[in-house]
Amino acid sequence: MKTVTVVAFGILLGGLTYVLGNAGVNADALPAGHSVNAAACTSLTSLAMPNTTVTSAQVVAAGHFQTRTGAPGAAESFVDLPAFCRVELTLKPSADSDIKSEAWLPLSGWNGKFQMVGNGGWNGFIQYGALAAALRKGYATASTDTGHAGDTASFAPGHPEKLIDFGYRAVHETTLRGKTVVAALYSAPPQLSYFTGCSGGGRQAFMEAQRYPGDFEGIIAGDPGYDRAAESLQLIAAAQATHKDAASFIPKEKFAVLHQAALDACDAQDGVKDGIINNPLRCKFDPAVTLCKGADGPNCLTAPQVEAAKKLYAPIVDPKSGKEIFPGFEPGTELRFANTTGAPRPLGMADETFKYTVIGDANWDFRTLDIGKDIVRAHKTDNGIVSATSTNLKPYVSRGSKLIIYHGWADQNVAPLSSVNYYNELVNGLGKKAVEDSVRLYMAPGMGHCAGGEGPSVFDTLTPLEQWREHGVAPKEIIASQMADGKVVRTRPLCPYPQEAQYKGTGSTDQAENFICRLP
Ligand SMILES: [Ca+2]
Repeated sequence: MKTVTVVAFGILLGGLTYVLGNAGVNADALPAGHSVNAAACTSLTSLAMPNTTVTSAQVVAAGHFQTRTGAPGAAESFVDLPAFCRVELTLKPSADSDIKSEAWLPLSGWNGKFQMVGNGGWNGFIQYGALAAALRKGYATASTDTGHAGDTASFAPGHPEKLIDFGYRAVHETTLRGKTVVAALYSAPPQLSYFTGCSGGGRQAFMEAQRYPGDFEGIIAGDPGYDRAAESLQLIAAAQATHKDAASFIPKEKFAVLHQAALDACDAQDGVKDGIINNPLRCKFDPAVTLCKGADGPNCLTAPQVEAAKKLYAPIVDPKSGKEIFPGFEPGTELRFANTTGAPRPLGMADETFKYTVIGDANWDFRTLDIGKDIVRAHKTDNGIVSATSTNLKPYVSRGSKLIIYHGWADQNVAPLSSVNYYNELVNGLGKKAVEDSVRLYMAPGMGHCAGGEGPSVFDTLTPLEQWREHGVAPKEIIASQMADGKVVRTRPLCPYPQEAQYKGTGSTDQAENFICRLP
């Protein structure tokens, strides 16, 4: 057995001292399966932790977990779960806080590690599906409701401390308590801790890397909506464009027309005509090609619809400074635009952000959005509490910690170019070498928001993260699968940005081995 090298030293950052540890732990040092008994689990009810009450600590027998009726994830099957110790916590880091969190710890076969799982949107639910996925892999794991119930920001007005809980405190505090619970149950702290999340969970992932660089040794950020203020503004501007008046509205069927036109323009550009635009940044697509030649019809867009469509692809720009505030969507995303702009109000996440944290009016008329004025208000009210835009990851990466970002090129909720921009800013700030040693970005062609789409969207980022952090094997390509009726119908490599998957020229274009990752 190799010696565990624990490097512990402190650095002062923003007035907070972080203790850096475990930088030298390698996988050979991870224990081979801890076992604990039921009494050890139930005794956790007497565990004393700051501002925290253990409301329940009980063994859930193998295959016996059930969510409360109507809870998110209630439709999922948990019958394959091993026996675990379920610890329910209430955290009150401020007088107004009421954070519910859970930690799940396997009774046997613990892999020695801790995994915190994230929440999407304004999500105020314990993430049972994600907890189950982590538990199946032998992790001790934790999730939080972020301090409120429901997928809404209606809790925010008049409750600044609750907004802080949602923004960053609930995840951080739950991580600390989760690690303490692990240490108490197994008589050993987790040797490595990881965070996984998508969408709003990607925002939490960025927040952790930026604000609490000592919490995790590895972080996975999927389709990260890290700049919530600007992202919300862009989503509302998109809804404003398609709801300007009745003539501007684009019905779902016409988004299919727009999609076909985008494919006609750019699908073959990457050498493979497969319904996927491999790199939309090279796609010059003008929605005007869909303009009706005469009367309105099912296979063309009217002039007001073309004007609205153009705005969906365009970045939003500060009218005063001319500076880009947030990118627009990419060609290839059209089949999901109806989900983003087809409802009477803007996408829920953005609508909630503006109604309850920026404007403070549940009946706010989003058509009155004023980009120049409202971006100032949005940044002022956000104040770094919910948005996680810092590119100073030096404290995080200097611990040897790793960050894997992935983003669907056909994401209809979080404009995918935002992740490319963030990555490029990291390179500008930290230098190419430091970024390559610690950060990977995978852009997934044809993939929608966190899942689905026209391209392969099923892939595993946790194993590459483990290999990287625990064995020093830097991730290269990640094989993604496209599913239909439960079967794999296509595989493709996802390439570390800025590489792209290129067809070798022979063999099936539905098989990953016939593609190679290389710089375009
Ligand atoms: Ca193609």
